[in-house]
This record gives sequence, C-alpha cells and structure tokens, in this order.
Amino acid sequence: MSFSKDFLWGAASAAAQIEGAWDEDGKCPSIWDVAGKHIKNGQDCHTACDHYHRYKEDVALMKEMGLKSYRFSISWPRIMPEKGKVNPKGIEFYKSLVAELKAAGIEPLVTLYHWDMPLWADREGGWKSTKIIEYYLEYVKVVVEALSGDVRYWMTVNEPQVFIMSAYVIGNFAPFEHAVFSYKNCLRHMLLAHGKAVRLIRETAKQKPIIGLAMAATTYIPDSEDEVGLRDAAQKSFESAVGEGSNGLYCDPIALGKASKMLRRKLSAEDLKTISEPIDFIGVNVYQPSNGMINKKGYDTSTLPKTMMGWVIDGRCLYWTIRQYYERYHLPIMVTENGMANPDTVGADGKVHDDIRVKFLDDFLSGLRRAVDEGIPVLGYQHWSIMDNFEWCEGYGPRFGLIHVDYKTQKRTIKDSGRHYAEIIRTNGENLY
Ligand code: GCO
Repeated sequence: MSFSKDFLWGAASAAAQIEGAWDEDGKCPSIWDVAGKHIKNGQDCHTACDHYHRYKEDVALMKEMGLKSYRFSISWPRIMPEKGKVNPKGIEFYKSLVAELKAAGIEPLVTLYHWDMPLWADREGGWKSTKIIEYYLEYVKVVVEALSGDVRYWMTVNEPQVFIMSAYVIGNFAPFEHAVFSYKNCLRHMLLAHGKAVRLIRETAKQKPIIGLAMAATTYIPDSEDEVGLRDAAQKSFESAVGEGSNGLYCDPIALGKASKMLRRKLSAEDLKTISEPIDFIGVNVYQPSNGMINKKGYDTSTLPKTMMGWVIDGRCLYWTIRQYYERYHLPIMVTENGMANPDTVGADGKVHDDIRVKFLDDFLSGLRRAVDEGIPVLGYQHWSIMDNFEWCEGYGPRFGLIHVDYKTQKRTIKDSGRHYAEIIRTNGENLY
C-alpha cells in the first residue's frame, strides 16, 4: 500500500500566531493579546505575519507548493467580540479565506479553538466556568452556519492538555493561572464542550462533516518490538502519570467513553455519553517522544539532534504515535501538526537553506509512510507550520515555518524544506522510505 491519491498533504497554522490585525474590523482582544510580560523580548502577537491582510499572497504560496490541504483556526474574538454579538466582518474574513483556498484547490481544515479565548469570556472564568460551554457552542454554531457550505473538516479543539493543564495549572500559557483546584472542572468543561460541539456540527453543517480534534500526543517509543515491548510502550503513552501522561486522561472519555481513575468521580454516566459523541478521526500533534522524560535508561538524548526549542529529533515517534493511537481508539488518524523550530535566515543567494528541516521531513515522513504501508487509515499530514510565526511565550525567535517570514518587511520566502516538501507532495510520497 502507499498514499491514496486523495491523501491530504498540507500545513497548519493558528489564528493568534499569524493573523495580526488584533484590534481591527471589530475584533476584541484575546487572552493572548494581553499576555504582555509573559512573552519574551517584549514581543506580542498584534501584527504577527499580518496574514489577515496578506492571506491572498499566502494562499498563492500554498498553491505554488502544491498543498492539498491547509489547517487553520478561527479566531473566536473576531467572530464574537462581545457576549451574544456576532461580528459580520469577522465572518467575512474567513469566508474570503475559504473561497481563496477552494479556488486554489486546497481543502480547508478548520480548528474551532486554538487557544485565543476572547477576553470577555476569560473574565467570566474561562474554562473554569460552566458558562464557557454555552458560549463556545454559540460561537461554534455561528461558524458552522457560515462556513459549512465549503468546509467539511472540523476540529473542535487544539491540544486541550496545553490550554487546560499549562494554562490553568502550570500557568505558563494564557491566561497564566495556578488554579490547581479547578483542574478537574476545566477538564470536564472542555470535554463536554467538545462532545456537544460534535453533535451541534453534525446537526448544523450543510454537508456531511468530518469531525475530530487535535491532541498533543505524548508518545513512548517501544524499547523492543516484541509483545512485551509494545504493550509496555503503549501503556506508558496512554496511562503513565509522568510527563503529561495525558493521552488517556484526555482522549479516553472522548474516544472510548471511559474515564481514567482521576476523572471517575467527576464525570457522570450522562457526561460520558455526551463527551463520547462519535467522531470521525483523531488528530495528533507530534513533536518529540516522551522516552527521555519517562525512562531515561536506554534512551540517551545526548546523542540525538535537537531543535532550537531543545526538543529531541527522533523521527520514529511519528510512526509510533499513529500506530498507538490507532490501536487504542480504532479511528482514522490525521497528523494535525509535526515540525521543528530552527533559527533560519535568508542567505546572500536570497534562499533559506534549512537542511536540518529537510532531513527532519525525510525522517518523520518515512515513519508516516510505514504506517500507511501497514494499512493504518491516515487521512493526511499537516506540517507545522506553513510559515514562521508567533510561538506563544517564546515570541518570534523559534521559526517553525516551511516559509520564512521577515517580520520587518513581511516578505515571504519559501525555504528549501518547503521546496522539498512540495516535491514529496508532487510524487505523493513515492520516494519516502
Ligand atoms: C501546538 C500549537 C502550536 C505550536 C506548535 C509548536 O499545538 O502546540 O498548536 O500552536 O506553535 O506546537 O510549539
């Protein structure tokens, strides 16, 4: 087997990280617009890649690269700048973006929540409050009614582990809280919001929707591929409390209708029924394996290359994430993010020679190919990211893009990796091994 001809080769982004235009055309601030002192070097996301004004140029570059799909998120504060109030200009923007993508033959994949909560909703308690479920659903309904004529693929939320655990417990992502005792409430609200949104999308969409969510995958690569090695690794990936230990905690209620020990008292049978509303795929965001965190023995990270985020580069983790998720949940998989940060610069020849990302693509995508060859249903691969962007509290230092962005001039340059990826797409992955 190899990649089907409709395999979704694409790239990803998120509204707060690329759009800019933070206070234009009726948008209200999001929790990231006011993150101020938490962001490195006094930077902010107010202009970012100015994609709001340059989306046509950006879609043209995607077309030049031959992308089949583009995963982006909708800015909730652009759509609903006040409680109960819809902003027509916000809707207009996404309609234009989707139209541009469709005209370029690129399938739009829409993430409904990629962390940029409107400030007004945060002031009412954000994910800590039960009210968030109703607010989120109201927003989702508006978006689905407006876009589902052209959009088929929907992701309810992106990396709930980060916008719950990191944002409300560890406090290193907006809204930067240490509300430890609210952790289980936040989790429950997110899970219910997800399940109810799935049902709402199915009831509201103008064409048959394909619905999933994007998980921050925590993957343990097996020490050996025998039965014990495989079982042991899967158990660490889904049930271990070390690291985020979050695959099972966050995804079992959704995909299996089961609560892990920690949530058993928190979720009623009724809740679980709502949360496990059937979905069509699971999205996995894959960056580095958990081995270094869980079991340092036998996994020497000192010999492995690292990205500028300090993340270990080990291409095997893409294959194992896909396989472990599929074996546990028996749902089609979409790689919703995978990529690396590097301090890329434009050379004297006007090009960006990011050899390390070219190699990264070959390493990770050969694992993707292995998964597909073994018959695992994988719907697509969305590289993170289409272009360099605002990396949350890290600001603009880490560059994750296939396209380089000069933030002073907003000039875009397709990197060598972007050209390499274009060739992989053109040959439909035939040369990956
Ligand atoms: C993520 C986020 C992205 C990050 C990327 C690199 O889902 O974590 O979706 O916004 O930029 O992962 O850290």
